Amino acid sequence: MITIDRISTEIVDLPTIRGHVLSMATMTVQSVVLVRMDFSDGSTGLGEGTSIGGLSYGSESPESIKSAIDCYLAPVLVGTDADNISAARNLIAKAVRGNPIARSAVEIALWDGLGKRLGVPVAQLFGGAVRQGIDVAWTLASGNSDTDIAEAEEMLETRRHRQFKLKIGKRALKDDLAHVGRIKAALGDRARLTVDVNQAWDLHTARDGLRGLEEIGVAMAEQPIDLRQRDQLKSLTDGSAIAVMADEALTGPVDAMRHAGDRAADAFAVKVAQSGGLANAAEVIAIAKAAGIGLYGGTMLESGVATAASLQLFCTVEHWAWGCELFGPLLFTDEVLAEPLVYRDFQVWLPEGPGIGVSLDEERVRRYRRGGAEPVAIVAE
Ligand code: MUC
Ligand code: MG
Repeated sequence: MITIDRISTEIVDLPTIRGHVLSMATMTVQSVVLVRMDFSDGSTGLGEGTSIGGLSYGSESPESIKSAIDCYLAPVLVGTDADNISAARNLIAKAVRGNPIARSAVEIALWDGLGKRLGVPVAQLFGGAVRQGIDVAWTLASGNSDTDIAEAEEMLETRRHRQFKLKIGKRALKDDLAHVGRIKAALGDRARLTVDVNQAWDLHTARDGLRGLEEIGVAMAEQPIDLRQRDQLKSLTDGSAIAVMADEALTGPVDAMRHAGDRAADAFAVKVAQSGGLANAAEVIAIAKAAGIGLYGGTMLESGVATAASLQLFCTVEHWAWGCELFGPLLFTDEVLAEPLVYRDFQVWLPEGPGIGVSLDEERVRRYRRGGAEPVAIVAE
């Protein structure tokens, strides 16, 4: 039996290329938790768990992700069968409730290790890739309309993105609508525009907001209201001409089932991390497909590691009604992968090779590692 010998974690703080303004936080740095697994046959696995804006986006922070892994996940997994991910998922589920991002980070490393040992991409372990690339959106979130327009023009010119998500909800509704209207007027039909409110509106504002966005020609609005208000989200979905997407409300298959059951949203942002791992995300996708809910490949603004892992799963699915937003690595001033992911012809491309298909540039990881310290390791006795 091949066992898990060692699990180590580290936080890597990557500066962003500009301030990324969300309704709840402005990011100038993204803190990525990297997980490395060493197995008894000498093989290795790589994982990542990343949240947004400290504890302002969700209930996990970089520090909590790291400590959940170091203190509760690594001790139960070290010494167990590396090839039995079903058994590992059971151990993970018993050891840690909630904390989907921490659970996902560890699970990604297990899939990466298994794929590498078998010499196949993780996509193969989920049935096989049916596509090599997915249309990839970019988020315009500089906080300034002119900067956003210039950014969008450059993306169109270089054929990198033709779908843009605008982060709104921080300002008064009329100011947000003016901002969105200016960008739509500049880009016309050359790009598809969506917005992400990140829960900032109450129901009343959301009704007005969706009507205003429809008049402007926005295609879809993501998580307009509080993640807990499923019935209100449903009333918006029923009453809106533009598509409504659930994001923060989805933390795995149970949430997906509930939102699908009463058709609370037209579309799901499927996030591997928020779902609690690749296998859970596959279940979220299955639920959306069964319920006729449109798919969008979401991100937690992750580095190339979790982005590659997401791509491995997403490329096993034929139809992504809303494309994906796996642009995380492009938001940072530096790359942590030895071989960056390819963004070309408005798509992000599935990397080749076994496992998740990527490896780290160790020198760069060391440069951005928090505290400059060596990774914390839990080792088999
Ligand atoms: C979110 O809520 O979707 C994804 C892209 C982006 O700009 O922010 C994230 C989080
Ligand atoms: Mg969102």
